[in-house]
Amino acid sequence: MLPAFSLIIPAYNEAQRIGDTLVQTLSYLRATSPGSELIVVDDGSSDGTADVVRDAFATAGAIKCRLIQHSPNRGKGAAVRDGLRAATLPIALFSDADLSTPIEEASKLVEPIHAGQLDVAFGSRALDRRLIGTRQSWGREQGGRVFNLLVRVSTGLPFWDTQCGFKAFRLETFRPVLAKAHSDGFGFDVELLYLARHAGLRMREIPVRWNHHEGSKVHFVHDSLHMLQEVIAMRMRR
Ligand SMILES: Nc1nc2c(ncn2[C@@H]2O[C@H](COP(=O)(O)OP(=O)(O)O)[C@@H](O)[C@H]2O)c(=O)[nH]1
Ligand SMILES: [Mg+2]
Repeated sequence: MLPAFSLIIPAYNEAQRIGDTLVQTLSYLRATSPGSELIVVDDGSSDGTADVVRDAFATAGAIKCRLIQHSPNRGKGAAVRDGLRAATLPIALFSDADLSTPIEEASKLVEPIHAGQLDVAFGSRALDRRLIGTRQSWGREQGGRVFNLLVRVSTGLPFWDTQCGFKAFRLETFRPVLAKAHSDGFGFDVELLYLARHAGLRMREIPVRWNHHEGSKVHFVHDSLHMLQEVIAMRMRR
């Protein structure tokens, strides 16, 4: 059994994938962590994502569910932060809607926080490549490497993968960090980690299983540049 936690799923035009994701997720939570809650943040989707989410929630059983809706689209960072703010349990984990990291990996992040060892536990695809099943295209992998290298150099963060969509937080210590964050787009992961580190929180990058799924909402060039812009803007604010 796993301690109860708040699971947050940001969703932007995920009508195709999120139905299965919620069925799997809810059945996992009922079986291993029944006091948990599920929060989906629909970020101004135009494809009926909210309807699919409501249908899935109808099968939730004892798991408390909540749908937050942004309109119009504000970006993954804004969506994840709103979900984290709405969480009512002591530990919150956010996961991408495509379950690239299988939800069963939640225990790797939630347990060390629950045990009092960490404040921030986040998934990494860089530490143990044996855990990576289906890989991204060569171009995207190299792009990710370059981005992470730039992040290390520009922020001094000693991590190898800041972008994995699977991160967990002890909210008691993390809430003040959340209140200081600004990045609404895909640079938000870097900002949260950076602020957490400067707040002296105990953090660890933890290797998780991961599989590339088709249907990415991230535009490689456009979103990578915007991500870098956000990281630079964050450095300027400091
Ligand atoms: N809130 C929000 N979420 C987004 C946006 N774009 C993507 N996402 C979500 O962010 C997560 C990761 O997106 P995905 O397309 O799987 O990206 P990739 O696999 O990293 O290329 C998914 O849960 C998406 O629904 C956006 O503009 N706003
Ligand atoms: Mg994905």
